[in-house]
Amino acid sequence: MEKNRRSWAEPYKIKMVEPVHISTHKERQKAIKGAGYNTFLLRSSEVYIDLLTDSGTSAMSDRQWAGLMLGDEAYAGSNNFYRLEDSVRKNYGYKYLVPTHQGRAAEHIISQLLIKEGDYIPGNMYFTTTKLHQELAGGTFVDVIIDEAHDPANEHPFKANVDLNKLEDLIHDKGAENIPYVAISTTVNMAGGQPISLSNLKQVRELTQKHGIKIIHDMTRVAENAYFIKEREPGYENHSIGDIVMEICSLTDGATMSAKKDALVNIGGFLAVNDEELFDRARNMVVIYEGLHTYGGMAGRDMEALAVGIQESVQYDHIRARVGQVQYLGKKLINMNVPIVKPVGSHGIFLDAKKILPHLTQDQLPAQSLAAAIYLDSGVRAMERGVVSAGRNPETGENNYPKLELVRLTIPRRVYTQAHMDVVAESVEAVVANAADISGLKFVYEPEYLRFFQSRFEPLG
Ligand code: P71
Repeated sequence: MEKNRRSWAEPYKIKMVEPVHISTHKERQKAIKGAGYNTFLLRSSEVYIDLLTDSGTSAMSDRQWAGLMLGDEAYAGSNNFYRLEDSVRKNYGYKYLVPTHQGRAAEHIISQLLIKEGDYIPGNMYFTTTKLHQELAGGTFVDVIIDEAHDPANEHPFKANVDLNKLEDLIHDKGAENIPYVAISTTVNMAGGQPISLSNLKQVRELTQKHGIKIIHDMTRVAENAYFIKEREPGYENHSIGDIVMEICSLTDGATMSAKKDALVNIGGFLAVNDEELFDRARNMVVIYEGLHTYGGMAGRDMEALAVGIQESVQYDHIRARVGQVQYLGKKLINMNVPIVKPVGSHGIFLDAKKILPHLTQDQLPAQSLAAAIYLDSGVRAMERGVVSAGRNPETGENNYPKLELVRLTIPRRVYTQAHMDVVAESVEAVVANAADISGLKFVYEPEYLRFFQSRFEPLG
């Protein structure tokens, strides 16, 4: 194909720049100690290259910024709501839209509406906020992802696929009446930004339909998932990203969206469903927690930027460059023999902290320690995705010990250059070379919910 003859490059040029501070080692030593060795507690002014998250950190286009000026801040029935509703229908196919301030608010609403005490919610791996909302609604999350997803070295092209035997066994054991829906995420964040294939999703659809079980789609990074389908799934090479996205959505009953990722806005999200009765209940509930059903916690201008961002997110040249940049960093690290989750995912690189720090037990918090060490080396901010993120078992109070103990270098969209990626790779290489000197951390403060955000730590002697 004509398009693929050349390397990817950004399909945009830069109109405005935001200076960043390149700190000294001494400044960083003070900063990381002050932050209790938790990168979430650093100030952004203390960070050089911020790879904490790709959430809400994207650069908007000139068309999105122009959209802000079209903000119709009417309390009810804002023009921007109708444009957003139209954009969701045209690009994703869902019939009814309930805007929310971000993804977890949509998770809250759908969990409260569909889950009853004692229910089970199977899903292709957990996500922190999603699982917590399921638990707060009285449910128990059950991981039905294929085993390959838990092995960082396994190069399965669709590591987010559901293990149909695991799902079938669960339906058999617990009864379909106790499973309100299957939670399907595109892509799977905690597995390393890995995609699900359309053929697997179709099989999940067939099995769940037989038992009258819904599929609720976490579509936070659906365009990135669609890109991998186009690249890897036989029969889809000539389909557009937009068509693949539509097909994914058509196999599900509703979706929660954190628009802060794929959809290229700094704030926003929604719940979208096809069932009118469920929609009525959801838009009644949104007024309790978020705001009126035609803004749900978003300003009119933010809804406009989102309506535009959705259209941009499914453009081939955009998504190819976005995923291409992540692949570039991944390949560089692989060439440096740094152990990372393979295949390289779509939104970031996940360093295998267990492999890099084999001298630490999981109780010594290897991923947390590695993230702190990378910051100290270069001012690059990463995020722990291991035992600290996995929290405690709500019944026993014991730590959950996930198989994956990872540090995520998450790439914001349209923000950093290839030269920034080079600096990140050099820093990670240097830290990995001296990994034996990293001594591990212990908790000195731990909050009750989503502990990774606010916990504080101290080095172990
Ligand atoms: C990310 C985030 C933001 C985050 C959330 C919790 C802990 C650390 C960082 C948010 C997601 C997500 C998926 C698949 C739902 C949400 C919640 N990701 N599903 O990766 O990745 O959305 O943040 O808009 O509420 O850094 P929300």
